[in-house]
Amino acid sequence: MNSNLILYMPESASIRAIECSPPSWMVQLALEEKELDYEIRQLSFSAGEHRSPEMLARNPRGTVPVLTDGPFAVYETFAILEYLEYAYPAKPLLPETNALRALALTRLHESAHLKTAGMDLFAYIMKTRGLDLDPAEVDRRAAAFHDELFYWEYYYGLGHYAAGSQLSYADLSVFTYLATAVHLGLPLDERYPNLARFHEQMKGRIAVVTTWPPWKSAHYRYLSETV
Ligand SMILES: N[C@@H](CCC(=O)N[C@@H](CS)C(=O)NCC(=O)O)C(=O)O
Repeated sequence: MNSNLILYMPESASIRAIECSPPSWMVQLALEEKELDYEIRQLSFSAGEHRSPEMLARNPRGTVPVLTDGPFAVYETFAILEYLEYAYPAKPLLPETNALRALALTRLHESAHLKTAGMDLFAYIMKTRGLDLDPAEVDRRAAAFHDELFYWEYYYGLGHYAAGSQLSYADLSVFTYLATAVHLGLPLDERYPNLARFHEQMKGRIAVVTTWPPWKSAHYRYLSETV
């Protein structure tokens, strides 16, 4: 066990509407799945604490998540995941065979497309208040997110997880964007049955239950009628 790991991530309440940071959640899920000891330092986004001099010394880009391991600071979410796998190989979150590892790494890095489309959509909702929200703009951004979801709907129809029958980093990545979209009102059942099954399956994992953001049980309706 290790107690040098510190995860810097936003305080949920300081992120309007989204109420979580999907990439930070992804790292927290990895720490939980790997059963590592870690501390969380919550930063107020609205107060700009992620851009304090101390945080900029850890990550000049001022983004979160940031993971420190004693004297080392790692930022960029996928770099953090890769670091964890090298530094803490017990409880692997990448498959052992090269064939499946190739697939898992491809899917993990491919999920960057889901992240780009997701964050573009989520950021618009987060930054635009009430009546200023333009439904056509939400639809335009949601369409790009839906285009991505179609790929993942197909992949989760091929296997239980993104790379076969074993959970890997790719699943943590896809799940955090998917769950955030559901929180914002995206219906999965009819259009994305494989993603709906994956989402439910992930919700039952102890790591997910332990780290679930403090969301109200009723979803928002921002994405309930997007095309
Ligand atoms: N490329 C970064 C991006 C992470 C990211 O988008 N973080 C958001 C929070 S979800 C952030 O820090 N936004 C604050 C900002 O850009 O000022 C990564 O993969 O870690």
